[in-house]
Amino acid sequence: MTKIRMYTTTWCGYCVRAKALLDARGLEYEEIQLDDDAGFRAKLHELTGGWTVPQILIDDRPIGGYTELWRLDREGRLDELLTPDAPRPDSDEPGGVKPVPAPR
Ligand SMILES: N[C@@H](CCC(=O)N[C@@H](CS)C(=O)NCC(=O)O)C(=O)O
Repeated sequence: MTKIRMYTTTWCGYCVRAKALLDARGLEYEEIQLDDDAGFRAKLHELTGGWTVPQILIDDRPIGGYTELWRLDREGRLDELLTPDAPRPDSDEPGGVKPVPAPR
């Protein structure tokens, strides 16, 4: 089963929105709260390449934050990523899911 993991903090509005979107789609996810981890930004960057929360990974592939999740959902590409045989984001296969641009 495809695994969604989300790094969050409790004070983060984008995290609330990301969780609401996944909940609305009936998607389960593992939430890792980083509030009590003083070095969480460095850890987050090491794991995902991003500095902000939330950072969301699908089967260990970083997809970005809420904005990227929302865009994938709106474009119907979230389902592709959640399909076990989906092409990797860097795939050149027809229908391959292209990497999501970094947030501004
Ligand atoms: N575009 C990002 C924005 C995320 C964002 O700005 N998160 C805030 C917390 S709600 C944050 O980490 N701010 C700290 C910072 O920007 O350094 C997304 O959609 O997830």
